Amino acid sequence: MSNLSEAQLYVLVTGSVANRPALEVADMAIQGGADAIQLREKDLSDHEFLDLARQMRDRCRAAGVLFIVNDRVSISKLAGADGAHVGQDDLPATGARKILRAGKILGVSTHDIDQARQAQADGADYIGVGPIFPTSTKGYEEGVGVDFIRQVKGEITIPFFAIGGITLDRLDKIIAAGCTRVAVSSAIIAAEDVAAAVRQFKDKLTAAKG
Ligand code: TZP
Ligand code: MG
Repeated sequence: MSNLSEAQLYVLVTGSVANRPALEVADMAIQGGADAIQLREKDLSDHEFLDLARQMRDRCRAAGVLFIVNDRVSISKLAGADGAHVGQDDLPATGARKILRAGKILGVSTHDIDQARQAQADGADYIGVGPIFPTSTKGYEEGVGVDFIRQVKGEITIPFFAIGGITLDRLDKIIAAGCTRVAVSSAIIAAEDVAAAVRQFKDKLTAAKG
């Protein structure tokens, strides 16, 4: 059973990035050994999103994989997900926390050390740290660089996942900066063999953790 403190590979699932149905991608990511899956769909209606979230929750639950809903905190609750993830332009973390049931996981995206400090102070269970590298998945033409990881590692005590443009090749730079938890979308979900891509990331991360 995966839990947040042990999670190293967090896969963000978006059907349009994958060129496959989101549920199929989630199944493949689970098969490959993902520790956590986030449903990140920007263009679905709430109704469609809820329906998809429930199906993905069932698959993740059966496999012991954490299931987190991006942006839509109330849908996370309705779908019985393990938690929700909010960005800087979404509900504030303190508000999201009030909506979620006790014990659920709250994640917050952070782009600089002040945001990371604030998210921790607001009670986030984990933070996303990035975009470390440029990524078209979210339209970032520049990354903030691996020094952000070093800053966070130096003072933030909750788990953090490096995110943004992380590929298998770039993973070495993340690990060298002292981080063995990553959140990845395109490099995994757009791969021909999603499960194999997950395995390759997991192998590197588990070896680095020791
Ligand atoms: N937040 C910061 S970068 C990013 C998000 C959601 C996109 C991650 O996707 P990819 O394809 O791994 O760069
Ligand atoms: Mg968001």
